[in-house]
Amino acid sequence: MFQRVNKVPLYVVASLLFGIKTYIVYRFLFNIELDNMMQEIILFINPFVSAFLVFAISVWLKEERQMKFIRYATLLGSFIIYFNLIFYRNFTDFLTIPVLFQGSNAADLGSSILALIYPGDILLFLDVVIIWYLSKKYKNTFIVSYQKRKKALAFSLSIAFLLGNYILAEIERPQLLQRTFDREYLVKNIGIFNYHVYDVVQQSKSKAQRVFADGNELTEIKAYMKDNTTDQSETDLAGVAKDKNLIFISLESLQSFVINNTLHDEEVTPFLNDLIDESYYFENFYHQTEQGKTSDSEFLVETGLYPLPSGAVFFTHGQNEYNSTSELLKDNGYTSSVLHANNKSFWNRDVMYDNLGIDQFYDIDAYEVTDENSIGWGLKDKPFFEQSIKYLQSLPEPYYSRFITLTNHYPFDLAEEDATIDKFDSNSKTLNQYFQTVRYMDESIKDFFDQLKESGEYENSIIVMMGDHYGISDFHDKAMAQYLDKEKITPYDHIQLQRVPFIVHIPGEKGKTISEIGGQIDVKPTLMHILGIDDSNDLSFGTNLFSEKRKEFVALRDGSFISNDYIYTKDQCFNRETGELIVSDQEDSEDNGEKTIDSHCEPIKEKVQQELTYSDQIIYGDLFRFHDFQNKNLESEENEKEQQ
Ligand code: GP9
Ligand code: MN
Repeated sequence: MFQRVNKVPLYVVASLLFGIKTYIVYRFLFNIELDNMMQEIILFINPFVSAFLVFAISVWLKEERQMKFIRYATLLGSFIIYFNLIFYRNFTDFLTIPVLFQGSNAADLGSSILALIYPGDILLFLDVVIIWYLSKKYKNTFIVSYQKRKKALAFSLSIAFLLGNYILAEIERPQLLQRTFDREYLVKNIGIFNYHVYDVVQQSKSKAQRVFADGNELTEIKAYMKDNTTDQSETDLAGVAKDKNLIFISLESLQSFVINNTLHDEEVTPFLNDLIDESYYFENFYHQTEQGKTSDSEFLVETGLYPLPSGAVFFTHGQNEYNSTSELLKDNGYTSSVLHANNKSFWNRDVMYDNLGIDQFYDIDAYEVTDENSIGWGLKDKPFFEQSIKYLQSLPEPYYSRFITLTNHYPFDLAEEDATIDKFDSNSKTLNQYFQTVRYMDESIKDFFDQLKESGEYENSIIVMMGDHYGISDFHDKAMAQYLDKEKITPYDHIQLQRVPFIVHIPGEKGKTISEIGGQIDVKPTLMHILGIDDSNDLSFGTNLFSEKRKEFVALRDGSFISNDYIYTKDQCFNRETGELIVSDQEDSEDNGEKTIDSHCEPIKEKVQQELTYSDQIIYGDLFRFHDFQNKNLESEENEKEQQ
């Protein structure tokens, strides 16, 4: 029987096997959303197109190298897919070049990584075994001295397949390659390998951007900021916390859906629920992070700029010029520090913190970490806070200290003795455990407040708390729908689940719950406002959340947005209050079967894209090197020039 099979060149066999494997991974292991038949078709063909493109190269090689090439290409390709899969299981996202170079993070993932590798994964290397076997055993039958005609045929077919795939993708999603916001669209339309090639090209382009950037671009951006994001209006709270210490707690993976919510008839976060009654609590506050997760949230708070659409800006642009919250506070007599019991190099923090002008970084070496007091990612939050108090007391006042918690991190493992609420019961182990680590975090903050009071640090400080990013990805939608008592999680629900708590606790102030929309980009100007610090020469995209005059939208990093009236995501426009999908008259009459962008969202959509692009331009071009933040007279000089 094999006599007949061996008429088929090995590169074709390899393309088929590898294509099938890739398709299975796309279709069943990644959670790729397919909205119509066309997308199904494209997703089916692109694995074979990519595989053929690579394996067909073998026909050009010398006979003795053909088998070797096919073998190693299968192996390498399989690893690329597998690494993407592991990454996807954690982040519901695909790898990008900058993330790849964050190797140190991968090494630190520890128990998280193990939880992401399943025994059945070995089957994903089945095609590698078959190809190696065939190429060794039947080497002599498979090695061919290809004639020119056959070579040309293989080449033409590769190009024709690629072009066909591209044309279909372009019909399905026009301007696919120009829109870089959504990696999932790229992968499902051109495949994971072409996506990686595209990513490399994009990254090199951004490197070139810095070289060619000059100060002119900044002029336009400054004008935009002046009109849209600079607001110096006074409120009752202006300077309410002048010269007070600022204690900022980053709440790992905490989403707003657990606040004032119950599980098994018990409050999930009893302490925070009570605390928000005596604080300013923003209930419609969204995280705006991307692949840089915690570090992206830190970046937003420190700079008032958006993190990047791919990669972690802490890594990719850790050497840029910024005007950070820490530096602004330093100019006003503050000392700054970050306390976080992890390796200092994680997320390139050591380099970035230096650059942001953070005076002290209490990293893992500042803590006593033992097997007993750690779990998952390291030191548990309770001992972390306990051991931190002494550092806080040693700091010259006023201080700005940022605490980054860790226990409520995927995979949300917790020792039995630390669990004070029962697990949830669903098909998602992740969500089931989440409630327990959230409760643990709630208790650790309660203890911390007690310690602050005992040590005398509380009275003279304000305490600001913020969820850094989502903890439960859409991989767990089914379980999430079960918890929220919904039929399913719609794109609208998905956006609403990106809300994270933002709590400003000012001892002596009654506070209130604020329902207006806001995001992490707004934290910097909001803090400056209550601390009574002049930030009129700062350049950021945020607006003071206590002011009446706010920006009309909260932009998420993938281009989705929330406005007072609407929520826009995945080309759909929803009513923010009701969650209803808004279908415009025009679409009704055309009835083309596809939900397109509605005119209600369209004008804001443009503004969101504009703002995100401006932010990216600043970072890619390192444009702040052309601005003098120290010179307060600069603005007025410019104004004078304008008037002349
Ligand atoms: C790592 C901690 C968690 O130091 O901040 O990182 P995350 O995975 O949430 O970005
Ligand atoms: Mn985090």
